[in-house]
Amino acid sequence: MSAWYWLLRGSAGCAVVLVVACGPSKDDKGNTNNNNVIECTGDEDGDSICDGHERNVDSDSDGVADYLDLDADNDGIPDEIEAGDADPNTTPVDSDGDGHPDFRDSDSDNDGLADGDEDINGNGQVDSGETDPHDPDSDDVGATVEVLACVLD
Ligand SMILES: [Ca+2]
Ligand SMILES: [Ca+2]
Ligand SMILES: [Ca+2]
Ligand SMILES: [Ca+2]
Repeated sequence: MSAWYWLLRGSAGCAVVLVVACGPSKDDKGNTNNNNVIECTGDEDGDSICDGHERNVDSDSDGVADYLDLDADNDGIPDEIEAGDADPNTTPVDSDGDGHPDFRDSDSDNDGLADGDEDINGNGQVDSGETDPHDPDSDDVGATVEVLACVLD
């Protein structure tokens, strides 16, 4: 924390000291060294996504910043599951490659079905009656073609 001091002279000749405290400036990635590179220096909410990736933004507008929010996109699937792995230093998974990592993407596989409607109980498993929120081909038609291709090969 730095501070600027100004010495002002009023019209009656008295001096006034104005002190303005200034916090460290941050770059677009939320770092104070202004190198604009995502750095994993901590995981405040312990969801296995580092603060540098979550940043001080509030994706779901619930009043809790993503770096403190255990479900940043409020789709019912915890960030810890949508992260893709348990290592906070790795880049969070972006299943559909749209530039929005799954933990802040309400339709992670971009198949038109919301994550919360695919993984209804939000446990990261494809249970009975659910579809895979990371599989854009939830009807399995493409998967059958893939299997046939393997047999023919
Ligand atoms: Ca985190
Ligand atoms: Ca939030
Ligand atoms: Ca979520
Ligand atoms: Ca989907």
